[in-house]
Amino acid sequence: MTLVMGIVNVTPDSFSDGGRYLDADAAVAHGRALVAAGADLLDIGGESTRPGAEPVDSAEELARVLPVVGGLASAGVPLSIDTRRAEVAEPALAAGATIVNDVSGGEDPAMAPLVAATGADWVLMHARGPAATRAEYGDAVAEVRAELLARRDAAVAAGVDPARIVLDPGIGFAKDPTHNWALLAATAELAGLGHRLLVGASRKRFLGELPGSAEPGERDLATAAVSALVAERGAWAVRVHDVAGTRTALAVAAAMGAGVSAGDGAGAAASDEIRLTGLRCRAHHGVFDHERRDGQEFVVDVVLRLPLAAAAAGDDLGATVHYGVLAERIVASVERDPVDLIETVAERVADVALGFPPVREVVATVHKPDAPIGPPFGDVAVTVVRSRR
Ligand code: PMM
Repeated sequence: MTLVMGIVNVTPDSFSDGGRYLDADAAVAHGRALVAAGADLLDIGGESTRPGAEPVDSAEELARVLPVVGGLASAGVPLSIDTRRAEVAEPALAAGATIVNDVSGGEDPAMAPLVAATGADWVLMHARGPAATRAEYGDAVAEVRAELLARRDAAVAAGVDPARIVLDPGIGFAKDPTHNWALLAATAELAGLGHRLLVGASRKRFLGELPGSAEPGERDLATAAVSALVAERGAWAVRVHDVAGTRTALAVAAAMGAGVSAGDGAGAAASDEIRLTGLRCRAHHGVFDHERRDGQEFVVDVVLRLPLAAAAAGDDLGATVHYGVLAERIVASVERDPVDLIETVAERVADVALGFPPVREVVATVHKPDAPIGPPFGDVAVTVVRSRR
């Protein structure tokens, strides 16, 4: 089930709630109200990323957030500190936060060593520049994906445990509405990169184009709809202002997911997952003669959605999918007779995964790292999402 991260902005100027919770007691009370409304996590920030917001120095940022982190340490949910600065993150982690939510994606060179040493979770958000700017994109999804993976690689090279890393496409950060919608539509692909995926669309400007959503305070319905749709596509958590409405939207998504399972006799929600990523295969797919002749590497990621409670309760391998067998069958399906398209290969992988009876849905991605593309490129891949009907 997708988690709800409630936003606690301790700023005078965030775009939708700036100034409301600048007082520490008001911010702590707001955080507790969000937990009462069903927040699974709280994100506490002292620096607004709103276009045109006044910059704050780290002393001021710390003075805003530290009493709030301390005041919410006993709130019963994990706390994340929304900061780009290690000198703010460090005392916040010492005061009880366990997640660093870093909208710069790791620009402060002191952040990776801090995260590695403390074992905190680290949200690496994508932003090519400040929210006020507009970056140029050819293919926003491919470029954001490649840049997120580059940030991930840098973090891992600096000693951060990959399991602690959360990726975030940075909705609204130097992106226009077309980029934002493309990234939201690509949630399944981004959630299939081998890390948890956080999505922050709440009340953002691009939603203002939708009916009845002109003002930030009118965008909670649109936000809730986005949350339900990204939950269905595998987002780990959504960062929102309106926790109660989001909970309802996520309950709709979960009930529909359970309906899919119940409809074919499983009777249980299929929001549990097994992930297998980076599976290397060698095969001769492609449209060029040299590809057919010489072969090349293909890399497969799969996310299986299936109910896992019974396997866990009975510690029963028979009630789940043996990932070793899954890996072997996928490799065999990729390495058999050559085809032109990685679309065809991805479909084969999805078929293999759905061949395991408990699997309700599969997200299958096939990468072709050495594809014959002239200009230098980061990655080319195809993702298919297939459900049991
Ligand atoms: N958006 C804002 C601030 N922090 N953190 C993450 N990880 N993802 C986001 O999309 C994100 C963020 C800006 O929104 P706000 O002013 O409402 O807090």
